[in-house]
Amino acid sequence: MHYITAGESHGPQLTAIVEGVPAGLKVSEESINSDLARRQSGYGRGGRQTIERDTVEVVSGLRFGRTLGTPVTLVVKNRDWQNWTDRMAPFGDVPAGLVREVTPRPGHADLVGALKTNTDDCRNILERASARETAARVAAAGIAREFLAELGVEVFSYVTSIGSARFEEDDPMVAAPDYKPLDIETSEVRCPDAKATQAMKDAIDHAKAAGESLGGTFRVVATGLVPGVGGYATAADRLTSRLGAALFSIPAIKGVEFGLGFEASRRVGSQVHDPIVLERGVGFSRTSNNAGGLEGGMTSGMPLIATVAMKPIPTLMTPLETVNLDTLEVELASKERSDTCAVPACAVVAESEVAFALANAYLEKFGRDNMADIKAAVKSYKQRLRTVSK
Ligand code: EPS
Repeated sequence: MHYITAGESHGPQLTAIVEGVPAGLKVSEESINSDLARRQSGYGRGGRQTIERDTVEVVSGLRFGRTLGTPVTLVVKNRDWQNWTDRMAPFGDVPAGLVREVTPRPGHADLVGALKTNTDDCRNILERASARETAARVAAAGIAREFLAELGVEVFSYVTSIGSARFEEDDPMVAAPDYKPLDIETSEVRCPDAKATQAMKDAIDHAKAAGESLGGTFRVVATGLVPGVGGYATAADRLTSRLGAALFSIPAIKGVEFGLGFEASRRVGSQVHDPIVLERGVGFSRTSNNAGGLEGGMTSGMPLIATVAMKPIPTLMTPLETVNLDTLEVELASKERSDTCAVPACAVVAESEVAFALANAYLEKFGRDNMADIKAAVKSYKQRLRTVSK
């Protein structure tokens, strides 16, 4: 199940095509729209989100709410397009007086993209490099999420820090996080702790007042996984690398850890690896989850726990110095309207990427054609693992 997206941030629409979708999968418009709304929200978002009301339109691959096994095309319209029809027109001459973007923002794709594509207008780059594109990913991932949900797999996320404001939680590698979804989603920063939420909001307020932006960290958790999804035999099979690549494909992601992550490198082996136990009639399990649900490039059957770090958004209201591409003189970087902090939104995008990577690995293991056969294969596999005995 793979997706491709198309569309510029201020073009008419974002489009996603998902191919490799099994037939007979129930898809709910409401759940996709709810994920799109979650991606738009979060304390510290900018003016764009007051313009957009992201909702999905499905124009292929579904009939009466079920997939046909054909490519699914999903569209999210950009309401802001109405304000950009002249500057983003697909045809026609360059309008007189068009303001080109010639002061690339440090940390954004502006400069390197302009050099690479030989343009003197960074707008040609930033229109696509903008994280607006992630709305299409979230819409597309609705298919992967519904697929996983039918197989008992849920993916959620929560924010663990914004700037230096942290959520000091109990070690999720000892007891799996089981926060109430409502506590996460009603927090304006998608953090289940009220005190930490306030500290994070304060940090965002301070950053905004200073013309700064802020990054942060969040966890993505997947529960209900069976062991043995992914593979150890080839580099391409390894789910750890596939999940890592999926998460690093999100703009502004600078770090990904699974389970203990970097902390594992500081401990001795016996303090890292998770003892194996067998519960008769249930199957194999672990007494801890320092591996974060991945062993040997495969799911272990424990919850998948990824911790992800996002850098601050490069658009600054107190901009850094850059070089003007016309004059080649030092100048301050451009100030596009932007977010102070998009960490809560990014966590929703990360759920989407994790859902795609997991859905693909499930499809490889359990078949691809239709949901009835896939569900039967998962059921029989679970039965085999439950009844393991001498
Ligand atoms: C975004 C839409 C964009 C930005 C942001 C994410 O809207 P606009 O550029 O019209 O203000 O708010 O883009 C970036 C973070 C970026 O670096 O370009 C969205 O819908 O997520």
